[in-house]
Amino acid sequence: MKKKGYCIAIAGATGVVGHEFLKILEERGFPVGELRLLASERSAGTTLEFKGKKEPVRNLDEETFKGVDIGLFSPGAPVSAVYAPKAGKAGCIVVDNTSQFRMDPDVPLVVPEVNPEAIAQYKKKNIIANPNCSTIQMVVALKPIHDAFRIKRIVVSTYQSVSGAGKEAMEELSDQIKALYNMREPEAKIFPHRIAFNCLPQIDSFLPNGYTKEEMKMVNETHKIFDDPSIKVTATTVRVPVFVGHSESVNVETERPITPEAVKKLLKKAPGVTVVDDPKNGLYPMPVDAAGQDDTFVGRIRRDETVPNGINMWIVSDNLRKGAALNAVQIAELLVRDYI
Ligand code: NAP
Ligand code: 3JN
Repeated sequence: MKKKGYCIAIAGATGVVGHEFLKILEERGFPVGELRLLASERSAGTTLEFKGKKEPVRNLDEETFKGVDIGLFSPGAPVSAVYAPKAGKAGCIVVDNTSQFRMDPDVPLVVPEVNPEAIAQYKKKNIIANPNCSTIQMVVALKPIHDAFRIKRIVVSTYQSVSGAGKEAMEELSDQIKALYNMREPEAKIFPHRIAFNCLPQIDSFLPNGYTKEEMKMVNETHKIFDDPSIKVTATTVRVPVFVGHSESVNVETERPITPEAVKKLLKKAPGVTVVDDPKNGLYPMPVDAAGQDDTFVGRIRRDETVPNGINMWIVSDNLRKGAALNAVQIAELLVRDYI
């Protein structure tokens, strides 16, 4: 017998991803019985609204997971490293938004439109990992292309909004814009340089190979989700002064002959994808239109004229929704439908 309502804990509830979790659970009518909102000591005692009711925020500690069915986690990787395994051992299935467990062979890395069957592997640790936002929107758009034409190589450059770096990063962009308009020197605390009216070719820290961690997340996570380490993936990730919505320029090379028309036809029926591709009328995906939406938007689909089987495209999605909270809630929906 299915439960009428599930006990849901949100770890990192006061953050930008946490807020999105609350909105999406409510919008989608997720069967929430009891709700436990968890954050750091700083927020303990504050409240957040869910379905028109003020709910208290508590400090995240070990005791909080007794009796919890599903934990939606976004408290940062070091906090997930400590509390996700404890929650899992207490019987709570954790859907973790951080990078902490993504490459753990005992933890499935899931995008419901791409590899929903991987969820079945959650029982070893009671943890399911949500991929990085930039990976999610790319694989949602590429899955039908990979199935039909076998992708050999992906070259991606991202244009990532500041909300990907959390609430303080969003404040930093607005403070810098205000400072510049008032002829004051903008202060950079979260980002390594000024982000207002600028682009930073650095997201996360640099690795010895010259790539950033964000870039290598896109490479490694794509291999795991497609269960195909033979696909060549290379990424450049860039922070841009946009509040919400990540954009990506993606070039793919396939084994089989491919045409823009065939790609458009496939993507028009792909789950979670909307094609916006009418360049004659100036129509293509943009973050201002994708923000607040659930789908991944694809446009500028055209032949790569430098190789026999190549396509260029432009992929945009709301990084806080499909890139984080929505993907995790969709996983929770599958858990409730098929597993618990
Ligand atoms: P944020 O706006 O800065 O919020 C961070 C949240 O974590 C807040 O609720 C904060 O609580 C809580 N927190 C921080 N330290 C804690 C501690 N020691 N114990 C308990 N809670 C703690 O950040 P965000 O953008 O929501 O992102 C949070 C994390 O989600 C990121 O670090 C990342 O791992 C993950 N994330 C993933 C994606 C993705 O691509 N899938 C996208 C964005 C973020 P207080 O308000 O009390 O400080
Ligand atoms: O910067 C972005 O646009 C996405 C950022 C994601 C992020 C931010 C801080 C820590 C992550 C992530 O999801 O990979 C992490 C992390 O968990 O390592």
